[in-house]
Amino acid sequence: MAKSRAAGARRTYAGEVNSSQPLQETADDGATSPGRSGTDGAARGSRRWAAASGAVAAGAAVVIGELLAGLFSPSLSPLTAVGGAVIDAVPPGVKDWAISLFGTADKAVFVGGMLLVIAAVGALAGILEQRRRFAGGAVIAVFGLVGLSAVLTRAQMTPAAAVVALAAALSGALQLGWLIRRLHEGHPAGAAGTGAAGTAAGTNAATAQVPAGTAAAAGRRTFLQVLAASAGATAVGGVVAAVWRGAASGISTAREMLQLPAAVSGAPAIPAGAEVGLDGMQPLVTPNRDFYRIDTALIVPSLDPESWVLRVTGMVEQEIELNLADLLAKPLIERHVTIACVSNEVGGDLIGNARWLGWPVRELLALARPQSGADMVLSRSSDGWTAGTPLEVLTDQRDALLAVGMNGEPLPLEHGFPVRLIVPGLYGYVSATKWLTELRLTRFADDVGYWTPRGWSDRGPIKTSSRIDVPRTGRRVGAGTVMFGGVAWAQHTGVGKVELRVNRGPWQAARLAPGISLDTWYQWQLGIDLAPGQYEVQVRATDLNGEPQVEDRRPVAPDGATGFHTIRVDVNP
Ligand SMILES: Nc1nc2c(c(=O)[nH]1)N[C@H]1C(S)=C(S)[C@@H](COP(=O)(O)O)O[C@H]1N2
Ligand SMILES: [Mo]
Repeated sequence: MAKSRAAGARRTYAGEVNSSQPLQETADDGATSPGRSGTDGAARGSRRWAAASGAVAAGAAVVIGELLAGLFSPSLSPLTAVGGAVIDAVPPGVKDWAISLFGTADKAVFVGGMLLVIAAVGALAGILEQRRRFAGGAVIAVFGLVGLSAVLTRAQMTPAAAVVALAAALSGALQLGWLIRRLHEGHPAGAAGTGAAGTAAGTNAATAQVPAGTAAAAGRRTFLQVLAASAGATAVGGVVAAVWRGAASGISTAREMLQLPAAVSGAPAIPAGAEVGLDGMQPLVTPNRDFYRIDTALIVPSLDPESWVLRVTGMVEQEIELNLADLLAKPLIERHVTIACVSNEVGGDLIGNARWLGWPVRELLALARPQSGADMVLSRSSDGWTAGTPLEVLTDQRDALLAVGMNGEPLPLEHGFPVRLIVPGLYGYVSATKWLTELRLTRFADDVGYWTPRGWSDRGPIKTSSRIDVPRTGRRVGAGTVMFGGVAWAQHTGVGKVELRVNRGPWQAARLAPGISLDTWYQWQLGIDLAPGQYEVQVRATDLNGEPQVEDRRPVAPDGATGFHTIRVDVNP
């Protein structure tokens, strides 16, 4: 079959024919000029180059994925997603074995191994692409689909992550096809029987008599230059991606590797009927990927869990330093807590409910023994952001947590990995410090949190509020019984009742679903008979102390919006 390649050897390109080119090839890979007994050697040599092309194309695909992730968010990294899926799929025993074998280098070894596998698949794709056009591209596409499914099964993954994975795979397949076409031009001996022959044949029939070796040598130089340029660009891109994202991907891997201990006190079971299940309502427990994100961080801080320490400083009898291993060794508890942003407008969605795993802050503070006179804990994050929380709130019996887990997994990077504060009953800006590094005991008279000098109150208890989620405002509905549904919250006090009123008429009690705890939101629903027409519907909650939600409309600054969520409903005839 090697002999038949002579036909392929005659293919030339108008733009590449140059009589000043030497007739003999000068490459040193064992390939010789066509027509000699070295055809098999040439085939082998070109196969090596095909493999190299594949590895470069696969590497470029990874780099493009990482660069796109660097542009948007480290959690979009396909490499990290695939690695996480692999780690999840590996039995715990093997994971422990790998960690004990590689020690602290386990993450680097793991990522290095993944890159080797990707390069090997790329090489295989290169060889296949050389034999049959699109075959290698198909391999990369399949590999990309495997990566995509890994991406889609990761809890943190959004549609944007799928776009990144697809773009990476597509660019890899395209680059592979392009490199292999260049290879065929330089290695005509290797091109026989491939679809690529068709692309080249007849490009310029008039030059068909030019000695094959000349065109091949020129083509080969072009190929080598193109391959070297691609490899160089990939390497530069890889360095840029690595520098750009800093340690983020390593931290993502470290996060994936982190095994959270079980809680000594699990979250109370969600009562039957807590989720009313109306179409269009949000889930009672917010998935991590849908959880609102608010912070001042332009680039998500990436803290290495291995070197993370929390310092308890200031007005304490005993300063404390706690690393993550220390923290994970404490008796952790798990609780559902609904946190909210002070910037949440009435009816807004800057609120979410998650199951948090952590150690009660009061137990840490008890070890530090705050001095008398201290009335504030100024918590600080790695990027310098601060929140001032009343000391009493962190030492009473509520479940204020040094949280490490969110809905059964380590905190997502965007939500404060490795450790954040979660304090039931307070807006996030005075309590929910992410990427936590310091708790400083101080006094409200001496210190302020980040937002206080910027027009926000120094105290931020969450205001009792409620929201109508179904039907959406402005929605047309059929006449008859219209089902309304939504949420209400009065963190740490609990919701006592929820009522609706139509066109400012009398308040009607909604059916309040059982809450998970006083620290979470509650769902509610109510069917109201409505004749055709246009209506204004309002909701209000009353807490378990009998305090109704404030009716006065006030803006979010300085300490949280008030007023009733009000929607329009158009009832069709
Ligand atoms: N380090 C840091 N932590 C922070 C913030 C911030 O800007 N930086 N914002 C706070 C605010 S205003 C809110 S509402 C909550 C939001 O937490 P989430 O993004 O996990 O929903 O985080 C709090 N923790
Ligand atoms: Mo906030």
